[in-house]
Order: sequence, then structure tokens, then C-alpha cells
Amino acid sequence: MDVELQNVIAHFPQVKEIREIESIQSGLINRTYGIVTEGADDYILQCINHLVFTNVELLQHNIECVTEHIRAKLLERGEQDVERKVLRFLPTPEGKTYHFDGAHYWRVCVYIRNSYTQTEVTPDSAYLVGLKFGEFESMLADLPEKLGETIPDFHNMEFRMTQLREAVSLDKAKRRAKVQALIDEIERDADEMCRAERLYREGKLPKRICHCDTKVSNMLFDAEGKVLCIIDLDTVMPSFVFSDFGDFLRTAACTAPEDEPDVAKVHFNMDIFRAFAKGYLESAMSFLTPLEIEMLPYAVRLFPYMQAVRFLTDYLNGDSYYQIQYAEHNYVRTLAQYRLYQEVCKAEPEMCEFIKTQINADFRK
Ligand code: GN1
Ligand code: MG
Repeated sequence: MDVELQNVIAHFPQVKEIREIESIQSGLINRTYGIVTEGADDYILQCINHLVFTNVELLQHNIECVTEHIRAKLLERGEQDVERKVLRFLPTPEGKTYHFDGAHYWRVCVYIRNSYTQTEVTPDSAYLVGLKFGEFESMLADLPEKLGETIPDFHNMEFRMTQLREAVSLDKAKRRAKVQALIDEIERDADEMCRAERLYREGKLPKRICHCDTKVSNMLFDAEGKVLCIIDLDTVMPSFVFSDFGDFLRTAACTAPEDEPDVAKVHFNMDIFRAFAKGYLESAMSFLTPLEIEMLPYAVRLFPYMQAVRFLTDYLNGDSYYQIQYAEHNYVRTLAQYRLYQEVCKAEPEMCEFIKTQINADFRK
């Protein structure tokens, strides 16, 4: 067994009688291991990528507040099997939920027994996922602690435009000429796509505690396909609810991968949209403001647009943020996300219509 890992685990005294430590492939950001023990509980060990999450103290503080709050809510409403419905991070003897070994930050959480992840989305699972992310936000709506931004300005569209404009003017990788027409197109919609930030400054749109990485793979399901628990809490922070709504549909309702080279294959799947929106509204309607609800279709446009801007920025900067598999990968990703944005724009009237019918149906109850 790896001695370095064993030394790290020694700082989490609850972990005893280790049988095996295995490397787990999950996500591109943190390094993850499974710890199998002779005892009742197994564990997940993670090395936190502190180049992406520069303030680990704040990150773990957020996660502690969120998991404790959700656990208390689940207990209060008499939920069964609570330990499989919210993550539990182990304390070190110093009373922290992470250990710094001089170079790396580590944390351990209890492995949730008999849980499974899914990668494909069907309308049935999209409905359940929508219900669960809405419930997640709803449970955190009265969180007494103030959470910080684990990645400052993560989903701030004005900030993402500033980064793009900087990349355009520096033109580090000498790729600007090739993408100038696309930059011009993006600029045409920039003002409109930064609308949420303006409404926030005017006090018309709130920020709430959101997950900010809503993917179906960030949920654990039980053997019957019921959602158990939301995982990957690193980006839980104050944001517009648009983050959770829009980013989920960006990946789940797209008919092609986010780096599809043939943009003709990129379409927006309205069945997934309807199922997810129905579930989300069922659990989130009670706390959303009318403006937040009205702007949900806008959120669906915002995320492919923002992702196109982020990929294009990285392309212009010479590919320093996103891992690439081939030279033009970020360019291909940009075009696919931009095509998705255009497809979503076409679907906007239909989305608005659907949201309206959902609200009316709710009032009639
Ligand atoms: C990154 O690594 P992953 O897939 O969880 C990025 C997201 C982007 C996504 C695009 C911390 O997420 O914001 O939407 O790539 N996460 C970070 O594939 O930048
Ligand atoms: Mg992630």
C-alpha cells in the first residue's frame, strides 16, 4: 500500500483497518481514492486541487456548513437512512475537515454504500434530477452562515467577457484572426447576456446558494434508480439559480458531446428540458421570485454562451486552463457550444410557453 497515502490517512483517526486503497477516475480537477476497510464503513480520500480552489479553508467551511445544514433538515423531517443522503466529512484531531501535508490538501468522506452514478439522462431521470437540485437549493435557502465564492466570479458573465476581451487584445497564441468573425458575433449579444449581473446590482435578482456544477454524474442513485445524494460540493457557493438550471441543460439536453466536431449534430432536446424544468419547478417554485422563474429560459441560453466564451478565451490564451486532446480542441468546443447557444435561442419561445403552463398548473392546485 502507498506509504504517502497511509501517512495522510493517519491524520483521520476514524479510518481504521485498511484493506486496500484504490485510485478512482472521477473528474479532472481533484485526485480521488477509495479506501476499503475491514470495518463497516469505507471511505473516499481526495487530494484537493488548490490551483483551481485556492482557498481550501473557505472551501471546506462552505462544505461543512452545507452538509450539516442538510443533515439537520433531513433528521428534522424524519427521513430514513440519512447517512446515505448527505456526505459526511471526517475531522482531523485538530478539528478540521482537511489535512495539509506541506504541499497538498487532503480530505476524507464516508463512502455511501450501494450507490451508483449515471452518465446518460432520460426524461425520467431528468425529472428526478430537477426535483433534487431544486430541493437542494430549497434546503439551503435558510442557511444561517454566509458562504464565500470558492472560485471568485465563477459564473459571472461580465467577468467572463472581460477575460475574453483581454485574451483578444493580448492574442498570445496568434489565433485571433481566425476567430474574429465569431468574436464579433459573440460581442453582438454580450450586453444582453450580461443582463443578470445588472439586475443583481439593481437589487432585482438575488444570489442564492447553488451547486454550480449540476451534472447527472454529480448525483448518487440507489439500485432502484432513486436519487440518494448530491455530491461534488466544491463549487457550492452564492450564484444565480440560473447556474444550476442552465448548466445542467447545457450538457444533459444537448444531443451531442460538448466537443462535437460536426455542429450539425448539435440540437437541444426539449423532452429533457420539459422533464427537468417540471421537476425543478416542483421543488423550487416556493422560494423563487417571479423574475427568477421568468428568466429560466434565459438561463438555458446563458450557459452555452458562457461556455463558448470560456473555451474561446482559453483557445486565444494558448490552452492554459482546459485540458485538450488535440491542437484545435478548444476551438472545436467553442463552435459546438456556440451552435448549442443558437439552437437554444430558437427554442426560447417554446421554453417560455412551457414554464407558463407549469406555473398556471401550480396555481390551480
Ligand atoms: C469544468 O471539470 P468539470 O467538467 O467538472 C469547469 C466547468 C465547465 C466544464 C466544461 C472548476 O468542469 O465550469 O463548465 O469544465 N469547472 C471549473 O466542460 O472550471
Ligand atoms: Mg466538477
